[in-house]
Amino acid sequence: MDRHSRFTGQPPYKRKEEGNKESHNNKYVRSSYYSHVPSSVASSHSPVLSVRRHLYDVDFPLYKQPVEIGHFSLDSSRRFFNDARMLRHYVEADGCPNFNLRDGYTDRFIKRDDGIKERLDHLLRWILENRSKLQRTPVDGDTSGSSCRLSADFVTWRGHLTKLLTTPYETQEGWLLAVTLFNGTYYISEVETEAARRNRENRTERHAEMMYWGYKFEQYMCADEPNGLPDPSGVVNTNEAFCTVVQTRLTDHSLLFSGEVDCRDNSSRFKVAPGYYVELKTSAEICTPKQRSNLHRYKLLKWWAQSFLPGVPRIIAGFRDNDGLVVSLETFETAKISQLIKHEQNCWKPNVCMNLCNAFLSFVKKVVTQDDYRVVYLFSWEPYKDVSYSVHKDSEYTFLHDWYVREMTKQNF
Ligand code: 0WD
Ligand code: CA
Repeated sequence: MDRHSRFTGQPPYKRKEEGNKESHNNKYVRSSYYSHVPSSVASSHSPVLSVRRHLYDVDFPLYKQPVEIGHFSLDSSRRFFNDARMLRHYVEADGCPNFNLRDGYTDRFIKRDDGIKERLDHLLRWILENRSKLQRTPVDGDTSGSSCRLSADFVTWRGHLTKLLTTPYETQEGWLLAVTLFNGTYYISEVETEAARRNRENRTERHAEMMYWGYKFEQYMCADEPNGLPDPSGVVNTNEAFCTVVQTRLTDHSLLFSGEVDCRDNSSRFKVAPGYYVELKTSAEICTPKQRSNLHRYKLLKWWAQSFLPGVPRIIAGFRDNDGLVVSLETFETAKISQLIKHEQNCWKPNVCMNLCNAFLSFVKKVVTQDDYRVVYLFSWEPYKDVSYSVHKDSEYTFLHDWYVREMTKQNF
């Protein structure tokens, strides 16, 4: 038996109360085990999912080339538009850039209120406004054809999937993912952890300013019009966003997700989205081999996961000094990042990231059985622990709105 078929046949789930013993012995539990698990309650019998790296170090799973099925924009007041009005255009910097990322922080910066939790709202709005165009399939057992479901198994933000991909290597921050099964589709929406809230509320002034640097860099690199020029004298407003909506498949999980895109490159050899999209990043300048190694081991994992998921082929990094001056630019091709990191010892592996994500989605399908928009299965993970879950009805975690449910259950939408 090859390693791949062993993996797909016997996912690394285990019973919570047997967690320690099982993880030491490295045993897999047969998938048929699930027929005996009470899945509607969180109890000591709840299964958990191990995220240990070695379990996922098998062949890279099937991941279909993502296809853009739509996009939307959020304007300076965070208003939704079902179009590409906020998509910006990449402008190649000539020579050595001399960008001052500190410029405008105190007087030309409008910061989005990140205490307001938007959950999946914008994406749900996009689905509603485009539902006549979305492929639908009859709900199982419905022969009248009146009840249809989205053709996607999972609906979520790209950023949530990025967190799943990086989980096997994450040692600092845990996550909480709320999952609701509605009309045959699993909706995944993040819940801020207590630790993340504390970090957000207690950011140092230096950290807050450095977060601005990433947005300022975008302003130096992008124009509002296809043949325009960047305008660094303008205001940076982080309410503004352009988001792509893509459809793809990870083994037997069809995915519909959205992610924010920084800009498009009109001179790209790719003539359709997401091929012409570019992701912009900033990072501390690299002066020593150790710093380069750290970039590969930690940052490139996050950059790769984020851009690989929606099929964004190019990442352009601005390296800045401690005073926020960009000293160099470097392009990373998403598809070549795995080669770039190969010589690093004990480095992250793309196959591990994707196999863990795949296993988590399979785990969700096993655990989440009640098709009810008022029920949330809250999946929780902390570094060095297993993924576990609890179930909540009509709680603060419910995130699918009445307006969405009403419209989506209307006949012949
Ligand atoms: O309210 C919330 N809790 C969430 C809001 C959770 C998840 C997403 N969102 C919003 C984001 O603000 C964004 O408009 O959804 C949109 C797309 O999210 P995504 O693409 O899935 O998120 P991710 O891949 O984590 O981030 C992409 C970019 C970031 O680029 P960098 O280069 O820094 O990774 O979206 C921006 C940011 O430019 N972004 C945010 N901007 C302001 N506030 C935030 C935020 N909290 N999160 C991501
Ligand atoms: Ca970016």
